[in-house]
Amino acid sequence: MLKKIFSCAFAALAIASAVSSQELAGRAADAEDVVLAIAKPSGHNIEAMFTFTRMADGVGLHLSINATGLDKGAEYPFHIHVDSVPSNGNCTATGGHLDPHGVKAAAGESYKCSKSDILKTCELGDLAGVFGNMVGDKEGNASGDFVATELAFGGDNTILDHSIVIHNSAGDRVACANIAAFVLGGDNNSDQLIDAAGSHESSDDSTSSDASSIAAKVSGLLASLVFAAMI
Ligand SMILES: *[C@@H]1O[C@H](CO)[C@@H](O)[C@H](O)[C@H]1NC(C)=O
Ligand SMILES: *[C@@H]1O[C@H](CO)[C@@H](O)[C@H](O)[C@H]1NC(C)=O
Ligand SMILES: *[C@@H]1O[C@H](CO)[C@@H](O)[C@H](O)[C@H]1NC(C)=O
Ligand SMILES: *[C@@H]1O[C@H](CO)[C@@H](O)[C@H](O)[C@H]1NC(C)=O
Ligand SMILES: [Cu+2]
Repeated sequence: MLKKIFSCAFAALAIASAVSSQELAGRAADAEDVVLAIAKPSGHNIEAMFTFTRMADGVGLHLSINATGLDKGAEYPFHIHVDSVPSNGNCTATGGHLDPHGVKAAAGESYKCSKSDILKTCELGDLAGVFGNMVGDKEGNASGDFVATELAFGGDNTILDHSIVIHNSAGDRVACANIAAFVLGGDNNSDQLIDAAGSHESSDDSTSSDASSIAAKVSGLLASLVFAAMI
């Protein structure tokens, strides 16, 4: 019995050390490896940060938003758009709202996102429809924490490989950024997060350091992910 426990523990250790950061990055398409995702929309003096982490119960994602540079009292709708932001930063090139279940196509002109029936009435990417528009406070900031029960890292409802777009009240796309996924990695293979896209252009060093500091705050989550990577 004891022997069995020891050999199990040993095997688990061996597997854990065998999972290198390169392998984790290479497996980034496996949504279960993604620890968090960050988008930092900017444009028209706006600097915002959207951070998505898993809910502890495994259902949906927690979304934390902050923004500066907004007009005082002004409303800003925000969405997940289907396409990536090209390297020239053109927010208009991000296509329409993420809507994998065709809610908008079915509703047509009568589309109206209702919080009481999100799945049937809201495009998956219609975050403002579900949570309300961002509103600039007296210093031009906005922030919020939300539980997005329909969103996921992977599967039909994945937010990965899409973008965040912030509109002004006239509907113009004033700020945008790609959603960058982060997986466990680094030399210690436990307390660092690396851009799942590896060398891709999508995220910068400041996003990576944001990811690491957020990871430190959710270290319990990281511990459970290390365990998941071992089995
Ligand atoms: C937004 O939140 C992140 C993470 O907590 C923080 O690093 C950043 O400074 C904040 N930005 C603004 C504009 O408040
Ligand atoms: C931005 O993208 C839109 C849509 O693809 C395109 O029509 C427009 O010409 C682009 N603008 C620039 C400056 O690239
Ligand atoms: C608004 O954002 C700025 C820049 O991040 C920050 O210095 C300031 O403290 C914020 N104000 C409030 C009331 O949060
Ligand atoms: C590994 O972790 C130790 C202790 O937390 C830290 O001092 C060291 O800088 C880390 N090394 C790397 C490469 O992150
Ligand atoms: Cu939009």
